[in-house]
Amino acid sequence: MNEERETIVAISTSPGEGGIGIVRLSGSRSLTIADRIFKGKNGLKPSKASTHTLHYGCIASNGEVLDEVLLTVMRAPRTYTREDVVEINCHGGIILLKKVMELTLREGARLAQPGEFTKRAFLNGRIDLTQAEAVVEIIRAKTESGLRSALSQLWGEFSKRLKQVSEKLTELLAQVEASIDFPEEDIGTFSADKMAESIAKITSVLEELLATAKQSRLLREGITISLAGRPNVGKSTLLNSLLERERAIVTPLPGTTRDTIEEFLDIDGLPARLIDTAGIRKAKNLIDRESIRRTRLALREADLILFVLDGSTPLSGADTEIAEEVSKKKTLVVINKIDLPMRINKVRIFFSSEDIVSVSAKEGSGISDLKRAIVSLFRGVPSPEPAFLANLRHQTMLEKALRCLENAHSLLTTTAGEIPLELIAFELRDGLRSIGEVTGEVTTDDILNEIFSRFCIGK
Ligand SMILES: Nc1nc2c(ncn2[C@@H]2O[C@H](COP(=O)(O)OP(=O)(O)OP(=O)(O)O)[C@@H](O)[C@H]2O)c(=O)[nH]1
Ligand SMILES: [Mg+2]
Repeated sequence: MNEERETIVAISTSPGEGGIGIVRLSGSRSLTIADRIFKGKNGLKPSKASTHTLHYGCIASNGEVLDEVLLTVMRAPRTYTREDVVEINCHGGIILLKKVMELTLREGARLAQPGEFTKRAFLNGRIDLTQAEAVVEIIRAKTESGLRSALSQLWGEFSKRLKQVSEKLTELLAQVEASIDFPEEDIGTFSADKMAESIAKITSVLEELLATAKQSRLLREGITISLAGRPNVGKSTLLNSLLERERAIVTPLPGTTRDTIEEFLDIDGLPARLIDTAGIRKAKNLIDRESIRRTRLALREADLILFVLDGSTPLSGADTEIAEEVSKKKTLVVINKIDLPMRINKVRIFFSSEDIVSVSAKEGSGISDLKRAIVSLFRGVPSPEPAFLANLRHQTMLEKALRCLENAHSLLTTTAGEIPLELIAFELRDGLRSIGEVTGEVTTDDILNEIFSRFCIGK
């Protein structure tokens, strides 16, 4: 734990030019280090300053002034890390910031690892693991609703719900253990029923949490949408239209797009990775073969395929071949070029009409209907804005807890004769442990390293 007491430093603003850059120190020596490199205008030493105060002065070493700065003094425990924190607001140039940081290193600070400030906030008990993870989500949020969910997770919404579940579970476990310890007060059939009922209640709360977790993963990670269709039907035009900018090259020549093109898109709050692909056709040369291979990869990855058809031409053999290929996945058929006279037929043989949207990618008509259709496909689930942004780790642990509860429940309800209390207690304990792993009450160094390595340095 000695390592945790070292004073750490990092440039907390993003690298590159900016009006202001911040060098942040955290640890018991922060103020002493600040004393040695900071010359306050009024001569006040940071270590003598009261907490949560801002000081004007300069950073100097060996008589040489490096920068004019504002220095913030925040004393433990009311700080981000619960340690003494000093933030030096410098002019934002990376060379200058590095020089200021080097000075602090020379005075005994250590370079912070990615996420180390937040890790200390966790280790010092200011936040739990789900809140620490929310910090990453806030920094990386790609949509407004993603940001709001991450913020509500940071404020402890997820932790609160998990805590309710684990409190109820602990209560149950205590009852089971009491019955093991005092078998003469036989828990009898009545209380076994009651216990099964309590377990079922917790199970349904957990199931609800899990559903939100799954939905929030979608919101956070986004869905992958691949465009598919034969050459020249207007896939790239559709990509541009959805993005509202001329991202991909469009020409009247079939075979314009060779490589897959990926762009991030916020579709009415649903984050999506949109992939334009090369038209599927018979390969005539090596480039064709490679581009079609890439197209197929993009289709395999897709959560949704937008199958684009040219409405101004009759359905061709090439179209029906692609239709068969894509229909294995969740697909929306986009009939394009409706600004031209319509000659397309037979589409309804392959797809039901609610999966068909007509647009003119070139003129922009029908694009908002298409967006609505996409969103409604992925918004079948409860609230559109979950109260937290669960990740795969949370989901796995919640699923594990759920299995334990189900086991306990079936032990209670299906066992003939004496109720196997020891086994039930074992399952409940295991379930509690899994929930504890989500919040970080139960952790290992591996889990912590995995989580905090996803942070950027300085956070
Ligand atoms: N009239 C009309 N023309 C369109 C529409 N969408 C695309 N086009 C035209 O169709 C031609 C092909 O468009 P692209 O977007 O390059 O088609 P693509 O499917 O990406 O073609 P490849 O990259 O070759 O597979 C271009 O001349 C576009 O201007 C539309 O909605 N209406
Ligand atoms: Mg194209």
